[in-house]
Amino acid sequence: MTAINKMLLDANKQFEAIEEQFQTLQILNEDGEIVNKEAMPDLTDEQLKELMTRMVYTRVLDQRSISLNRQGRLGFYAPTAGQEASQLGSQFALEKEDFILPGYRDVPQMVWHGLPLYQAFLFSRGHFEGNKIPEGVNVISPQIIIGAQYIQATGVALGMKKNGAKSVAITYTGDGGASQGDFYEGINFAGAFKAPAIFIVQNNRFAISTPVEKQSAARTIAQKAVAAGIPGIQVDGMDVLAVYAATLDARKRAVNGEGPTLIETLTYRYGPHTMAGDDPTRYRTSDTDNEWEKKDPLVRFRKFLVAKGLWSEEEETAVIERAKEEIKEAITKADAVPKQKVTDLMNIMYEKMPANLQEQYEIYKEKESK
Ligand SMILES: Cc1ncc(C[n+]2csc(CCOP(=O)(O)OP(=O)(O)O)c2C)c(N)n1
Ligand SMILES: [Mg+2]
Repeated sequence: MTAINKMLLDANKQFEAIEEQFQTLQILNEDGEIVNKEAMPDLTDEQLKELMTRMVYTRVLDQRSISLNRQGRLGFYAPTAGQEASQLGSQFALEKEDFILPGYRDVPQMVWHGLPLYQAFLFSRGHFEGNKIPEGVNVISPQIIIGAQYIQATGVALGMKKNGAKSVAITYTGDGGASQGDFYEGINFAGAFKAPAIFIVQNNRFAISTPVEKQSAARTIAQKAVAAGIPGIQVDGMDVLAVYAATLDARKRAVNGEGPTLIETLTYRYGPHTMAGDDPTRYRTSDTDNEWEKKDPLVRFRKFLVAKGLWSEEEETAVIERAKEEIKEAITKADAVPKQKVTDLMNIMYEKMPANLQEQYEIYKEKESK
């Protein structure tokens, strides 16, 4: 028999109980000190340095992408600075066979999972060559429809489970994405079928100009996991060790057949929403910006590594120089790819073209030959 509830609902008590369970996981504080030894992941010195290398490299990639965009040499671009720990700490916990289903801001995870940089640039330009993902690189092209990738990730994860694969599908959305129907459908379905999925919500506090406070009455996004019957955790998204540890833990559970996990990372994007005309000064104060810059993931991790004697200014300069060089090579390679033509798009879309399109195809072919 089910237990009988003799009390009317005490809403405050219920909220208190929920809040207590969704405290923010932090391992490294803003001063670069370990504040949570129990949760400290087991990483070698080389791995710790690799994490820093990737964050520094990605910060440079962001700066260069913004400037290339301003020069008209890139197309669609969503800035990433501030979110490096959320993006790269989670990707670092993956294995090559795991599948990434990114949103438009998640190009760094794709690149570190194996997507050649020049293809990321071609994606930005809207060139289909940017979406021809090489065999063995388990990513799909970034989703523009907010939240849609959550349902797809559940499907990919379920496929892995049915094939007996010991791998996971990981997907990313934002605080705004966590209000979408697709978000709920994805986590609910994955929970019901114990799909090996990891759902990350990068809560950067804004969905374009809408602040997270207006996004939902839920105090945390992590707690939305409860309704889907799956575990959820909120982590300090500016702390690369906390994000890594939470993702690794979620991955372990998933490959053990224990199903999906929802991870909310508390983070911040320093730049505009995208490079298509958004002006964050219209909805954000410089006080808030400054407050978040103090939490910067690179600054705190640098402090931690320097204190351990694992990082120096010379090493950081070398990473920056390498990043600049490789970005230059990648953009040159992207420039060398022939411009896409309408007939190219039609060719890759159909095995056998319908007659009406065949007619248009001939017209375009004629135009393009001139
Ligand atoms: C279904 C859908 N609705 C609206 C949009 C327009 N749109 C693009 S980005 C965005 C905000 C998303 O914010 P969030 O999920 O917090 O991600 P962030 O950009 O902050 O990383 C909106 C509403 C869209 N792309 N798809
Ligand atoms: Mg957001």
